Amino acid sequence: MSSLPLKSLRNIGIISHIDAGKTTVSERILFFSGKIHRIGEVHEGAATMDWMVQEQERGITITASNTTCQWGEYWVNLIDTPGHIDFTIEVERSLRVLDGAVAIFSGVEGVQPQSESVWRQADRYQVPRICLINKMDRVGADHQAVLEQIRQRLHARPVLMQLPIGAESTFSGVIDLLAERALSFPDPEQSHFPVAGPVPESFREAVDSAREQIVEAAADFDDTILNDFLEAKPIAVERLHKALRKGVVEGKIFPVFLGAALRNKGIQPLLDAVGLYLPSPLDLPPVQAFNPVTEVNEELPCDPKGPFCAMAFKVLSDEGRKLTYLRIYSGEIKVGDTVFNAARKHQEKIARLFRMHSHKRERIMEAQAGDIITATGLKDALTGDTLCFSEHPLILSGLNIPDPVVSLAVESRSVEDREKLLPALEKLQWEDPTFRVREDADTGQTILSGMGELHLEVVARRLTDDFGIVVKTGRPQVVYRETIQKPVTRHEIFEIEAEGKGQRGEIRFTITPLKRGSGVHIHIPADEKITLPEELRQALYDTWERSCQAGIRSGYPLIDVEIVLLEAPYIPGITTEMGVRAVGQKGFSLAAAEASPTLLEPIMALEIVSPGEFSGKVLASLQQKGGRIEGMESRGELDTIRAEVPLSQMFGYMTELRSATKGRGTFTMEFSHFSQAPKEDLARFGFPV
Ligand SMILES: Nc1nc2c(ncn2[C@@H]2O[C@H](COP(=O)(O)OP(=O)(O)OP(=O)(O)O)[C@@H](O)[C@H]2O)c(=O)[nH]1
Ligand SMILES: [Mg+2]
Repeated sequence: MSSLPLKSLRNIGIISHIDAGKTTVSERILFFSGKIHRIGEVHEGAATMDWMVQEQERGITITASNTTCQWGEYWVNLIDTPGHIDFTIEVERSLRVLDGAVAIFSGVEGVQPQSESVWRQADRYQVPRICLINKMDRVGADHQAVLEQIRQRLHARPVLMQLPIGAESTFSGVIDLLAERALSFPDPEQSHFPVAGPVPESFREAVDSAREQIVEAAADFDDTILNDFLEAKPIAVERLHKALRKGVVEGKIFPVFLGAALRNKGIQPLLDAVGLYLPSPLDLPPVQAFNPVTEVNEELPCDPKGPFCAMAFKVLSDEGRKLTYLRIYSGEIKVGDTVFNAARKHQEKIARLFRMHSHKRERIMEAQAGDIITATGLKDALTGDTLCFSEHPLILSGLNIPDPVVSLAVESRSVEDREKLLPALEKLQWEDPTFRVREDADTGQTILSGMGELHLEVVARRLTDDFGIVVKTGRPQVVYRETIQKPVTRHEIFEIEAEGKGQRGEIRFTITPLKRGSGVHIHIPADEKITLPEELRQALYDTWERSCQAGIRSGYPLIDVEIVLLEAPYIPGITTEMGVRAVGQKGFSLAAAEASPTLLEPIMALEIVSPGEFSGKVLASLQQKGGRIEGMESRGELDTIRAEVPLSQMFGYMTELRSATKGRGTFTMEFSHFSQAPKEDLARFGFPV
């Protein structure tokens, strides 16, 4: 099918902490919707959506993959995302283009650190969500505790839609509170449909009180329900659906369902809920796109007849060619159309269009607003770029791309491989904007940088798996940052005579430290003291941007600074671009050197779960690393320890934690902030100590 019916289309993602069961749920969705005929398990390396060799070997999702399936009257474009923080860009790009999401929590572990991270990402893009508390079959599963954590940690309002029948190993089904029926889930070999029966008498009271809470939540979005509720009149289930749907689409409530995906329980009601509560592309407010010609923001409703506008949210290198994932917001495209990349001012031709099923493709001839598809033929478009038609240029806001904190030197083993290495790395960079490559000017080594040890390990392995290149890798290193500690104002003139032509530039500017996390701000205001024409202003901006990237002493980028141009006279025929670039660069180096430069190191937020008996050992080792313990909570026999620790101390921590806890401790870690680096590091890079 080429174009999907818009009203019944659901573009959804599955998001959660590592291991909560996203891929296991996705596999069941594909199975029960008839898209696949056999269930493949993650731990057997057989799940459809984990198609990459390394995903199958490691039993984790690395790259988000998508597929389309049909559930009753609904069409679902589904993206299964990874939970590990090193692959956070995959969640980011998915949430940027999705209309709704299913957030999964483990019934045992509850709201974990990455659950919080992905929840915040979804908040940022205002993605409506429903929730699944999974693993209800496991010992210690407690949905009430998870609901409380959703309230406390995510500051969200969950609405419990089901009650569990049985617990842990006897978990056998759920009570559907709205329809007031008991659902059990037969072995899928026998039947794909839940079996409905009456609510057992023992549940009566619990059902009445839980159902009342749903009605109260619905009443917040429909006054007539509130009135009928107060007058104790019966309220049709359809009216409740409609009101809840409104609350979900507005992002105010989050219906919660229960299941055990591995045991094939709870999936069909979840799919029903995707259709009932999550929005179609038509239900969402129009997207905003900037028209660079009129310089006006335009509102684009999801309309196939509107101007063509799509976001390239993912690029995959497939046998050396680019496969570009597109979310179409407005208009339509056909095979052979020429599209315009408004930011890069570049025309490109769509060679082919596909609908994806994990990494398999189905050719289609056209696609329209609301859909998620892939295209070949686009050579230049990168993640976050907007495609449109040249007669109506449009630019959508891009996505948040976190900066790398870990680097790794790589070297090819053979001479032939050396030639293949850089082109292969370039292809991997198309795919992943959080992965960077540079040559070290001093050693000539190729340095990869990325989000974490696992991220770079995966990239290095892909060089072998996808490109047949064997590399030797160095030890992972911290990617530091530089900053300054005091403001400096400088007046700088540059004048030379080169090849018979004079080159001149003159500027006065200040460079000021900003508070941590501010980034780099360069201001070139328009006032009477700055008479540079536009192209020279741009040249100066570029020069400063690059200077910040290159840093002052250590080669690491300079951050948390503001550079403001105060004066820049323009003398026609005398001030030149080369002069402006030279004065910008020289002025920057001198001012930055005077501004008391220093080095910052990344600090990581750590959450460790350890059996209580080993917690003392774990805490002692964290303290030895210069970590700051933020808190500790006990639940059952497990302790959860939260701490902040410099990344430089964390390489190889997995092995250390395993040996300290007899293999029973686990941890997650994510970047928290940059902080002053210790004296040894300052000295190593030649900063004053
Ligand atoms: N007992 C039990 N185990 C489950 C359930 N769902 C998933 N699992 C297991 O939990 C492990 C992780 O499941 P995945 O589906 O890979 O989790 P994920 O969220 O996709 O993980 P990442 O992609 O790595 O973030 C696998 O071994 C599953 O078999 C469940 O309902 N009950
Ligand atoms: Mg997965």
